[in-house]
Amino acid sequence: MRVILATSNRGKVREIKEFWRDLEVIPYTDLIDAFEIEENGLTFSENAIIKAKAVRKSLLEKGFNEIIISDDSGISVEALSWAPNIYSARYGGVNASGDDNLNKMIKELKAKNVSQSRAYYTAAIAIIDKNEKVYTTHGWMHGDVIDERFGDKGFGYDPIFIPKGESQTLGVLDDKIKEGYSHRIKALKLAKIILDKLH
Ligand code: ITT
Repeated sequence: MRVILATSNRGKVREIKEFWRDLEVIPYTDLIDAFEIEENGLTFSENAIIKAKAVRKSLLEKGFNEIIISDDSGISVEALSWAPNIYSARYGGVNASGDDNLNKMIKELKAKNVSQSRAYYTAAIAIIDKNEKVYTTHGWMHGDVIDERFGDKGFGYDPIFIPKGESQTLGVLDDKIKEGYSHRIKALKLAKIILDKLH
């Protein structure tokens, strides 16, 4: 089965391809040019659906009727009143890089004199099948963020995130260990049950 990923985040593409090795997983940018999608939903699932629909529409215009998968995700930090949540990609400003977002979070934690705070990642996966039917699944990963970065594995906020039960950040821990806790992998496992039914 072939599925098209409605994301231009290379970290997400890498993790999804690695986990779904038995599927043909193609980022939409392999078929058409990348374009901006306004994520104006109020929840992760709304934004995941917005991205999947936008990519499906553009692909259909080019003659591709494909199964589309999108991921909307983010981190929520207790010491920051559970921000940035759905605004995680824009935390460091419009067009912020993963590093800008991470640095902004460290700065905010230090400004509050917080060296460690409870936090969790959320992922919403949207699937749109070839008949336009929409499905969503979710997954969460709990742990702590700290005000110092360690390692450069993973992506985004991973160098400051310590999963519950571990003593090192996801920047240091192996990709396989992240897989065992990952919000995205939990949501992808549920999404696979749906994909298997579409087959
Ligand atoms: P697309 O919309 O093209 O998929 P994006 O990076 O803009 O890419 P989101 O809007 O879903 O994606 O924003 C997700 C943000 O949360 C982004 O800043 C990521 O760095 C962060 N994030 C999500 N999952 C993560 C993970 O597993 N590890 C580290 N950071 C993560």
